[in-house]
Amino acid sequence: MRRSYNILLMAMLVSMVSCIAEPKLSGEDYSSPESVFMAKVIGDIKAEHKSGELLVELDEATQERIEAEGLEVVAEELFSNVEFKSVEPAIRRLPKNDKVAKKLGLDRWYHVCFDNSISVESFAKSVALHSEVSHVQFNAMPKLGSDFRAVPFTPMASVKAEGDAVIPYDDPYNTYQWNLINVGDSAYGMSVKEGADVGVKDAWSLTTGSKDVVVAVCDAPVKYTHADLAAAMWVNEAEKSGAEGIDDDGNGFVDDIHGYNFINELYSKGAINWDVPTETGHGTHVAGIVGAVNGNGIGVSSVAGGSGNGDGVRIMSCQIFEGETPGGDREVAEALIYAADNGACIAQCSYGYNANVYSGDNAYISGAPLEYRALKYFTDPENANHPSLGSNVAIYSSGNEAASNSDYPGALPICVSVTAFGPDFLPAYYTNYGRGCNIAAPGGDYNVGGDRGMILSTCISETAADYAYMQGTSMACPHVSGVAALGVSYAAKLGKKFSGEEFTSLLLTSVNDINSYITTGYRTDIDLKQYNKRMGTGAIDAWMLLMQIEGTPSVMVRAGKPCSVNLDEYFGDGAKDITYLKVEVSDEARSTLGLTATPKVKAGVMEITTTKIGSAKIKVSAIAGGGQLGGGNNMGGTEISREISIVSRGVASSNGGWF
Ligand SMILES: [Ca+2]
Ligand SMILES: [Ca+2]
Ligand SMILES: [Ca+2]
Ligand SMILES: [Ca+2]
Repeated sequence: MRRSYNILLMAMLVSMVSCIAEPKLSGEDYSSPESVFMAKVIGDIKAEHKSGELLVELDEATQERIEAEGLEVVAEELFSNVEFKSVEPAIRRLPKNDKVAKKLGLDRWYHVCFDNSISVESFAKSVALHSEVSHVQFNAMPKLGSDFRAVPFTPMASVKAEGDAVIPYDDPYNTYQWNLINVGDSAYGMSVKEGADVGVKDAWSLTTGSKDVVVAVCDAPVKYTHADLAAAMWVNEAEKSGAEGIDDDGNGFVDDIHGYNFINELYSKGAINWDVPTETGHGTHVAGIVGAVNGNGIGVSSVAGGSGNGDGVRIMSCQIFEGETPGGDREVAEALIYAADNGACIAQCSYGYNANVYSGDNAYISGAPLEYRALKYFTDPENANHPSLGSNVAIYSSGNEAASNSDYPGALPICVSVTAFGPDFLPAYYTNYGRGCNIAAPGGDYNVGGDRGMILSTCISETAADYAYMQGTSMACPHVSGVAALGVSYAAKLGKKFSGEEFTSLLLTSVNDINSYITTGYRTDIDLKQYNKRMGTGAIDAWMLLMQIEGTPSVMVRAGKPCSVNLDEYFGDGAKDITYLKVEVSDEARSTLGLTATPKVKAGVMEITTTKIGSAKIKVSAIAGGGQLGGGNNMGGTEISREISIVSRGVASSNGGWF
């Protein structure tokens, strides 16, 4: 039998650094083969996994031997009792990734292939017998986070054009995109709520994305030739102008012009492939929500698709599903590492392990050890890819099992997990919620308004025009990734930098109240009270994130109701010596908020009444240090001013602001 080895490893010379501590296995007992197996096989045997292959972790001493003597020698000796076909490092060893990979122990994991006729369990038992083997892991397979296949889209002549009026681009299907700007058109269902969207309407006046923000779509393939995506794709220029079959940029991947296909590399040769009968277009749909080109007169607009001048975010396709075939732990890990090594600062991940597969963080870390380490790799500050972000951010769908906890990996503290709401601002009937879930976004809901209650985006040949409806936390997740991309773009515009933790905190606190809708809403298909205060921090709002990045405080007010804002909260509590001079409101802000009068200030309290749902900044001026300005013979104060963001919504929020 011919066995293959990755010779790249032998060419590497690397110094050993200390490895992270492994999760300790309780009750290790090597008294019988069965107990050795149980102690070392750390994957859940019930989890779906690949056949004919295993992931094996070797101890540090054996790894040192491999570095010195070569993989072939050590592997032949180590696995002499099993009929294996090939052994290679589970993660390809590259100069770029070596330091962090070693820190995380990724270098000691190997991918062992054997004949499909041998059961994975029996092979694992034989391998586990060796003392050099620390752990044996099945190559576990995740699922995509979408509820249904794509639903064909047919443009209708009769729909209202309200959406057109507010989405400032000429893309013809804007009318169907309540998820971007929801004007409360009842065509989306009688219970539709104005403002139940991602909050880009006013945010787009500040940023619409940036070419240097790369979002890795770890998913099914992105159809990079799609008319509405081609100009939004990340391009590896060296490969684009290079030679076919050659790794022109030397990044370890051949012909990776727009990303890479990590599935079945031997067969696919890494070519992103959507030409599979069972392909649904999931990855293409997700990509279109983040960054389909705005203002190109084609199809849809997207959260971070630019201003119509080719300046939207860039999409990198990291293919980890091919039709119905998912990649395993290993392929997913390689995709995340590739994304980190090749410039992505956001990993957009609408996949996961169903809510019942892993009971807690340690169970997940044991069951998907490579993916976990790859997520640590992606989010390691050493691998940060954008100057405004101290570490990359990974965003996941929470899952569609209507379970009261998030799927993994989203449930991990290092990942953002996204729940889904429909055009009525209520939880989508399928969404997971509760433990491990972090934030809510539009994911669509067929039960509210049928097809149109779902999310319209780019797809693969579902219709003449390559657009389709889908719903799922898979669709909610890219809304948060798109908003995060807007946030990074805006931070860069302002010359600001945030650590990954700071940025995630800003992201997760840039939310509208969703619970007021849950407690007052009506649904027959779901038990609404189960979701109260369990959809994450609230509904993502792009404007509020940009305000937080600016450092401008937001005040939540309810449209149509007079609100009192205590200005001392924003100017300090030395009220006696602060004299408020005026409130300035631009014509644009006046129109956005529907202000009928300029807000008045009395005794430190600003009275404001908005009549529209929208967000805008106003400017308040005051004298700090007395009732008049200093100068001449006067002793007086200094004129100061502050901008305050007024966020006018359909319900009053219980968080932020003061009423
Ligand atoms: Ca390459
Ligand atoms: Ca090439
Ligand atoms: Ca478009
Ligand atoms: Ca989480």
